[in-house]
Amino acid sequence: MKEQLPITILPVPFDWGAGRRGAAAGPEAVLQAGLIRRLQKLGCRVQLRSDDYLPNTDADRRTSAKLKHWGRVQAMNEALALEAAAAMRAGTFPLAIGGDHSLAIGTVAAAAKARRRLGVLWIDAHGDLNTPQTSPSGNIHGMSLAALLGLGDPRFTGIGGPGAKLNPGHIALVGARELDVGEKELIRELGIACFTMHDIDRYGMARVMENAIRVVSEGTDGVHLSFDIDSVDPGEAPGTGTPVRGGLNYREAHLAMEMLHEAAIVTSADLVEVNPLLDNGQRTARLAVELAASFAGERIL
Ligand code: B3U
Ligand code: MN
Ligand code: MN
Repeated sequence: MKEQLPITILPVPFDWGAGRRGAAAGPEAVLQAGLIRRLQKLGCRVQLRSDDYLPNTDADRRTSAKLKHWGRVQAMNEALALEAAAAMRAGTFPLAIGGDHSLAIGTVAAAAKARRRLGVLWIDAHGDLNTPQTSPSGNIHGMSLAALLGLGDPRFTGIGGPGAKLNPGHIALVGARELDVGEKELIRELGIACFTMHDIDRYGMARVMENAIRVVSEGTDGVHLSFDIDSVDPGEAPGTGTPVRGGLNYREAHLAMEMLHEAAIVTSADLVEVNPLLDNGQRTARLAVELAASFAGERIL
């Protein structure tokens, strides 16, 4: 974290952006695994926002094949963007706990308003760079980063105001191992820094994170961390909707969080895609808490 600001936890019990249900129970599971006490032990001031800022979208059936459940996803993000903006205005660090990764459309849009030139570090097995045209699934959680770049449907590129919220040169992806054709093209076309699992194998997590930190911090005035738990290997993090083999190991994930703490650049964050329905007991929820603690400054010695 950039400064030791009080943390506002924004629970986002929402999973209509994903292809399978269950991530809506993520916030409860992560809180149950002791997130708040662990952060308080490190000296953080923590406030838990209730989730009553979210609209009830039960009756919203607006959907289409290329943008599944778009009505609900849009309504959630509009509300979350306002709530994240309020947390920042109050001088706190917003930490959104998901929920599926579509929620980053709202949190990053809010962060980009507060910080003129926002860097984004996207730690994920996936690129989340699809548009409704390139998406193989129609699931909006696979489109969030593209929407923030102003690509895709105006219902989502328009959250928090029209147009691109980010400069592609200020984005770094870490942990990618499953990219769709259109996503690969976009990464090349826009010159987005993408540190894949191949790079991590080859150069090591420390070197990859040094480079990623440089990309998101140079020429920016704030950094948003969007951490998808499916970046971690399914052996450590089975409780997630789209597991992909060959992910970050336990120590690599912690090292990334420890290096981010040391770099003191991050000004807002998401922790998403914990799905307790698919978990092995509390394994993944507990891992999420541990990683949040490393990010907040917990050290071995
Ligand atoms: N790229 C695929 C799969 C996917 C993306 N994000 C997640 N899964 N979690 C898609 O559907 O866009
Ligand atoms: Mn994701
Ligand atoms: Mn993912």
